[in-house]
Amino acid sequence: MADKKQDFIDQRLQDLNNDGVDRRGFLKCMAWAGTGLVWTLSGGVPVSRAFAQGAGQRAGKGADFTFVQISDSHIGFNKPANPDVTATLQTAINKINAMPQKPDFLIHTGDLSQLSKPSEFDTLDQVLKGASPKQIHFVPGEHDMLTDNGEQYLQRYGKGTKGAGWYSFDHKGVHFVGLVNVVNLKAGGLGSLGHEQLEWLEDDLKGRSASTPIVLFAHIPLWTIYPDWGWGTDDSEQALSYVKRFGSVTVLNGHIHQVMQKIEGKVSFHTAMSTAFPQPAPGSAPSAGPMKVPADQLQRVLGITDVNYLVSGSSLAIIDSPLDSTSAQMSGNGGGTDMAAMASGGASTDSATEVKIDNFAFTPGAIKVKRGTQVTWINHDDIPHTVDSTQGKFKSAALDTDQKFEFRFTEPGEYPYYCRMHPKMTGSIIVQS
Ligand SMILES: [Cu+2]
Repeated sequence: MADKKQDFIDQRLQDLNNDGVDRRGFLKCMAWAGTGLVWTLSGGVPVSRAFAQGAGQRAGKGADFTFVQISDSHIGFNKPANPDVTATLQTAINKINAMPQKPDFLIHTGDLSQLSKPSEFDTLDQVLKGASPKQIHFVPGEHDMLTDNGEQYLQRYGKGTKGAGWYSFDHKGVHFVGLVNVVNLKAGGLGSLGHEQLEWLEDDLKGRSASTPIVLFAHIPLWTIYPDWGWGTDDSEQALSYVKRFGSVTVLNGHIHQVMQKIEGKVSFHTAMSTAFPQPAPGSAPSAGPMKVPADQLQRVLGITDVNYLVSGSSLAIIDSPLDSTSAQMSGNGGGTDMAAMASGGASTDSATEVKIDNFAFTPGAIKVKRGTQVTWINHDDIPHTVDSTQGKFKSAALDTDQKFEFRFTEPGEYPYYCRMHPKMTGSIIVQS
């Protein structure tokens, strides 16, 4: 893990020094307040400012329009990392409403809910109804797909969209594309757009002039931030190949609950903070997941008042979020999900056995059991997980904290499985005769 962390740091230093940025670049400066980002489009040049940096005062001066991104509201989450996620979303909306120049619309980059419950979506709707911009564009997160493979999400937020909820629209000369990379995730893999959506995207962009500013937005980052934690999208390169010819491409994501930025050629990538709770910096903790910070600091890590600029010349580079510099301790015995766990799985003679779900890992990762054994999975994380057979032989509901799933194995064989929300989480049951 130490090596991977070093690789990550090296990559970021490289990114910071990367001078391959178009000097006539489009994003002149950036500011972030995790809760919401104000984007100002001026002559097709998107510039973002955070609420707290007087965005309202400056935004709009000579601007064509502004919009705001919010993300990862996780309505329904009530664990110690933030017992009142509805209140922090409300704070974000209040700030949006207080902006002197009204944004044309909001973009929500997914994880609206914690468990895809109708009551959670209802609460979200109630809070968003109070936002002064009446137009809100959504993409789903993996938490919005839990009970019905996203049907409810589509009914509520995906009217007129294609497939699992992807779509595009034009606003004052800028082409926006909402992409879905949280469905049909494969065991061991990352986020996925899938063939059908990629075909659609290629087609959607085909006839457009290279001078059209493009904004892509999706829940899981469309660049590889930290694959060990599933923070990337398997087929994002294919998608990005379709935007290469455009002069200005901005990619907005959520999912990782912290700010990361990177520029590659004419494409700039940005992730937003959550309105609900922070997550650790990549590699700085045994696993991803809600991070508890002292109550008086919660607002800070949600970024409402803390703003980071990094302007180097006319180019932008990744900026460190406050979470990056708090440097949580590296744990020596991280909850890796790799198959090293295979070796530790001994044969069990019990007719019942248990697999723990902790720190985004199944423990033990692989076990041998006798035919007829009932296996119970218990989720100890503050985030829901699932237990899905990769062969389609069993499939749990979303397991919230302390919830269980049981399955009795009556036929010998090997049964690999994974979490459909976090496909990097894999495990295996070997049933002996
Ligand atoms: Cu999971």
